[in-house]
Amino acid sequence: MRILVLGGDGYLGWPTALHLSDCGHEVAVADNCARRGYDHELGVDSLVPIESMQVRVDAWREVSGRSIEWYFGDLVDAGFTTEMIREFRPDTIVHFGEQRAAPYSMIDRAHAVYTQHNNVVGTLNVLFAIREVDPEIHLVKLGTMGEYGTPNIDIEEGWLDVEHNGRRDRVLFPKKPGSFYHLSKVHDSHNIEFACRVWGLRATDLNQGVVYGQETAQTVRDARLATRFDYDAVFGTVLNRFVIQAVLGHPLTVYGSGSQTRGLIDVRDTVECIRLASESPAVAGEFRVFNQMTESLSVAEIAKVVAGAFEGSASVEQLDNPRVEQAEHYYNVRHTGLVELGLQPHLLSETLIESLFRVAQRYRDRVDVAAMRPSVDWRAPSSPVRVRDD
Ligand code: NAD
Ligand code: USQ
Repeated sequence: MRILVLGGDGYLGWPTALHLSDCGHEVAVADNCARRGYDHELGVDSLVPIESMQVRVDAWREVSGRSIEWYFGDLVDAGFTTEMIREFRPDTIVHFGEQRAAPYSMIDRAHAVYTQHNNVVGTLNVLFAIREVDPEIHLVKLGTMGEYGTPNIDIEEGWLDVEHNGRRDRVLFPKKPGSFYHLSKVHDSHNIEFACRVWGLRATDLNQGVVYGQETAQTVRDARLATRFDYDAVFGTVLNRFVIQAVLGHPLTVYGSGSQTRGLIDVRDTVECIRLASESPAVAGEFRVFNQMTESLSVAEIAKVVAGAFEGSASVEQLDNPRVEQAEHYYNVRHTGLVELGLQPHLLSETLIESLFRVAQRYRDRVDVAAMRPSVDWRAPSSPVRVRDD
């Protein structure tokens, strides 16, 4: 297959591109490197050093003998997006290319507006380009489990059969997201479902849980192929943050009581889920949704897993929760679709997260300790994070 990976310079897009290329697909990546710009803006950097996109694709050619095409451009630019799709003519477009940090979207008005404009307009441009260039193209779009929030009913895979006043219908599962970022994903889901229903496009929306891990079978083949490892309070995800905190001898920063529960997934499973979804496309007109997570844990349980696997001692510090989220809640998620396609999950109970400790240990001197403390307050109209505007 010809597969175009949007957001291919990011934490997940890059290892996905490598995995798909390694599996024999013809792969191109596109990115505007906005993510590297957020690092500059916030004065932080990936824990693991990453190479430029040009060095990455050259290294992959050297290591594997396979080439990956590279497009630099902004999805918000409709002309760029359409022409790139016309030129590469993919069978599948995998769309990771959005601003993905909830805290970033909650810094202030400007960051909320940027996030929703970037994500919603970029996705709309992709939908219009697919319709114009070739409506047969399968869109595999990264959504998020946080679209659903924490409802007091079982979470289904995107759709819900309801009976109301004696009548039945199948409706999109109700959404209760927890940030302006998560809301952008809800808006995307609605726009994509509409495009499938009205134009007959085919799409798979992958509502992914919180990702952890940093190495995949391909990224370890050469240091130049490494993907990013974010640990700061804006872009770092919870398990990866706890790992570096443990290594530095800092307490694990559990927000609130830690009883809030989230779906989780290993980065190695992420890349495999994308392959599975791409190789078994949705049918024309179908808006297919999978919940891309493999297990549910509360934040306190995640801290326990990390502390338990760490060879030294790791303590927990309960901080006032800077976010507005339910503490005690029901959480039961259906996530069978990808397993039915063949996913064999790596679960935390069976996986060694020691390799993550090793990575964190190796680069511990690169940590900016000040960037670890949560700085964005959901309740405040604007948060005093270190923002550079140059
Ligand atoms: P990331 O920020 O590392 O990567 C996203 C990439 O998209 C970046 O390289 C960025 O430069 C690029 N991008 C952003 N806006 C763009 C635009 N307008 N045009 C072109 N490129 C653009 O994020 P990630 O962690 O790799 O996440 C990838 C996707 O997966 C996101 O859509 C995110 O919402 C979703 N997701 C991530 C996680 C997680 O835990 N990391 C969990 C669930 C879902
Ligand atoms: N948390 C802590 N301590 C920390 C960091 C986070 O207790 O130091 C808590 C948060 O309060 C939250 C949970 O851990 O309850 C998850 O936070 P996170 O920062 O790991 O993840 P989140 O903000 O939800 O966002 C991440 C990705 C996002 C993706 C989402 C999947 O950045 O792109 O969409 O995970 S999900 O959460 O399923 O929506």
